[in-house]
Amino acid sequence: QFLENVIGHEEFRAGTCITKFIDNTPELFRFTPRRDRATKLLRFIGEVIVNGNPEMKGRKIPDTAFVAPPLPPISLALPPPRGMRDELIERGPAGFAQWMKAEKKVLLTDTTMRDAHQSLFATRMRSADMAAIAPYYARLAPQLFSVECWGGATFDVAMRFLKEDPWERLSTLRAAIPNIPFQMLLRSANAVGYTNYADNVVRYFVQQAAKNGIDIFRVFDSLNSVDNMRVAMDAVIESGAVCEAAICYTGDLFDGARPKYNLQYYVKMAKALEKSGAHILGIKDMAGICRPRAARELVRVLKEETGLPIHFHTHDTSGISAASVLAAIEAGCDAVDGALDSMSGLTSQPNLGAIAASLSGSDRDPRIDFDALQQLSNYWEGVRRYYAPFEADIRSGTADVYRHEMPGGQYTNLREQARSLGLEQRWPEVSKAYADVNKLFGDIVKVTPTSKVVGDMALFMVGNNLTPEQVLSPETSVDFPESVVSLMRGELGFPPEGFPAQLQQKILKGKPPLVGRPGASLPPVDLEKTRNDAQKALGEKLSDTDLASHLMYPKVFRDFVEHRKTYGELSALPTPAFFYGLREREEISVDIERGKTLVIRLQGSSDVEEEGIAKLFYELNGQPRMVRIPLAG
Ligand code: 3PY
Ligand code: ZN
Repeated sequence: QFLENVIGHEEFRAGTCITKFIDNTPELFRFTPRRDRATKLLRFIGEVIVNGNPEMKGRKIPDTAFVAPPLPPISLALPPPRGMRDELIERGPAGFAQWMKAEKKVLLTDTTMRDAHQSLFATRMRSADMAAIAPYYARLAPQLFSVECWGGATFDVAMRFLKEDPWERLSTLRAAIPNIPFQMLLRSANAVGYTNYADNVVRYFVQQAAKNGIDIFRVFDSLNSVDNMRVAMDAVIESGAVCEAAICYTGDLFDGARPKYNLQYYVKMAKALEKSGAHILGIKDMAGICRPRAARELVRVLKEETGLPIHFHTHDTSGISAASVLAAIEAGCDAVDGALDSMSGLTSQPNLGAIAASLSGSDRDPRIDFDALQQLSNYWEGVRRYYAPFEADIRSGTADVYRHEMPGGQYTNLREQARSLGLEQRWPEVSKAYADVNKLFGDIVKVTPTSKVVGDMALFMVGNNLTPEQVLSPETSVDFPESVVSLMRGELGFPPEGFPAQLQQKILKGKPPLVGRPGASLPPVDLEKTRNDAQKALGEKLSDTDLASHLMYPKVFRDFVEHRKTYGELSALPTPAFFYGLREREEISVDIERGKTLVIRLQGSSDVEEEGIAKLFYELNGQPRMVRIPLAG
């Protein structure tokens, strides 16, 4: 197989074979049993055809064939031009932040590969769809401030539902886009999970993410606790990456009846973040409730009160968030987030192309290639069709968001959870209960993971027909969800003024809450012992990034590894085949590794045999192959 690998290698075939060839191409020594990989893949596709992808359970499978999304009509022959990442590498994080402030044009982040699909179709976008467009980003949009492509819920969902390694995604994208900074969302002490991790685990995770290609970390805390952000921020700074420390925007700056989240609140937090070493100040309007007037005032004052450049992030759930973005820009905001046109709007970010176009010719003109953005958007438009079954059934913006304040990334997920509990028809009650729970909890910041707890409680109340009065009353016994007990115990930290004492006591049933920052009382994890134990349990070697995955989600990681043992690496499989299988006579090609492509064609299937086995007839690279798939019980 070595010889086969060499002869098949594109560098060898291109005749650029030089003495370093062997040293530079360690993959030649990977003697993967190819037939085995192909068989695993055929089995996976067969399972999907016969029994369905478990992910599709209860969802409507699209009944039309898909057309391949259009790739931009440009050549990839030349290397990518100089881009924003070169600027960052040359200046270093602090110099880059200074440069941002001095720059007149507004800088743009494209969130399509992270927040947009997290918010529009439950984070289901697969790596294959990102990898195909990635080299075009490098050539068409090098002026982007950053591409947000990692972190938040994507880490968990990649392994749990898409059966992909999130680190592979990162390295594939990094290799294809060397010239645009990569940005990730980091939930401070919760890293990319839903619970506080030991400090050394947070540090380890950040180191791995930085080492594997993240340039800018947007760090936030789900209760806006700066104390809880420090470990992650320090780790980012030590790793040499850019630390964008974000304030989560909540409430209404100008609502005198709800003065908790007023200007002083934000200024105080911003100053604390600046003191803690932030390079950039993020305003994270995760629900999309920062009204234009508030955005303008917030940016103006925070720019005055701190020396930091500001990056504004919002969601379009209301339908008018672009007005807030433009107001922030008018007030001097240095960078803003948007999603490419076809992936924008509703619970996603506002439209990046439209923002860019509307500023064209102004003194904040982002000077970005408008046609290029359009071409990228055309591709995403096609990709988005693949994921139709995961889209929430919403057609318009809704002012209701100002009442419930649900983060855009949560909205579709919570609707989905409500659906799975049979509460879909009672969605207006769920959204009202969400607002009620927020009041019961003392008007808190709601963003992952606190938003998940509020959502759990809202579903619990609707499902059990509980009123806020009953929840509070000592007379009504309530079996609170585990996540609510953990929140009240302080496992995610505490809001500055604590939780309402009466409810907290009822929930904790007299047990005392934790004291101080949760990370301070979590013992450090012995990383090498953890690695060894996991290796034994999984029967596989764990790389550094595997270890990071295991530390975040031990069970999800184990299930993912088991799945990979059975079905192999699936990230290169085209999305329609992954979710919906193949139709008769449909043909796909899958690049299983550099220079190795499997051409798979489904010829037909037999009727189910007596023992409940279906037979599928494929052609694999022109050779007939038959696979037997047992029918799921
Ligand atoms: C996440 O934490 O995943 C978010 O997107 C929060 O807004
Ligand atoms: Zn967001």
